[in-house]
Amino acid sequence: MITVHHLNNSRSQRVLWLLEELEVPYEVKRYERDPRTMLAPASLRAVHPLGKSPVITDGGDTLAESGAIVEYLVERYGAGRLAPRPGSKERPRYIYWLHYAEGSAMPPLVMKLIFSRLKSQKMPFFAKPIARGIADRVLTGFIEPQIALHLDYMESELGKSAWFAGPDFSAADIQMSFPLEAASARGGLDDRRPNLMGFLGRIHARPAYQHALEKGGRYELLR
Ligand SMILES: N[C@@H](CCC(=O)N[C@@H](CS)C(=O)NCC(=O)O)C(=O)O
Repeated sequence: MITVHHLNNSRSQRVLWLLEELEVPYEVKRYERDPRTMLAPASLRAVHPLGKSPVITDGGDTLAESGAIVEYLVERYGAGRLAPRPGSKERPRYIYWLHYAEGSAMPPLVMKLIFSRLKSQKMPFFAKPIARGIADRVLTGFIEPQIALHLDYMESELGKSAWFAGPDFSAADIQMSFPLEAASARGGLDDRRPNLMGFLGRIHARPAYQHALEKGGRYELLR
């Protein structure tokens, strides 16, 4: 039996969704973020040394890193579903988006979260304007333009085909859902980018997505 070690409001929601799409039985072990630090509880380190989510266990094996988990589950349980055939025209795009999600799209979104939070951190009163000034400069000078660059790129790519890897929905779309949901929560993604908003609307309407929400509990991405 597969166990998904699931942290609330996190990337592991995608793993639940993938398993629902594949109709593979699994159990969910839930972990709650510390409300102040937003970090995962120490108990997750007993499953994997980094203590990050998602992590799955399957039989005797433990696997972390969402892209690796998605690839593993599709290969082991997909039976040809949710991935273009190896050697097909769509396959390189599938692999690209599977890796792009965490490798390129997420870093500026994570940086935005960190620098925005820095502004409201407790610190000596004299340090506050300095910290705010630095955070604002990094946000407006680097992070926000980087997010916009990526959003424009994804918007134009989704103008070429209905889904990221081509005409068919694939696990790459599941992996790409998190950066786009994070961008809609805190990265300025809105109706000015209709292809991306349309993508979010279509994935949210999928029954498997809805079932995964019921399994995972509260899912409200950090702002
Ligand atoms: N690139 C990793 C990132 C894992 C990650 O940072 N997970 C976050 C949840 S979205 C986490 O566990 N945060 C809590 C913590 O760092 O303690 C993946 O895709 O699995």
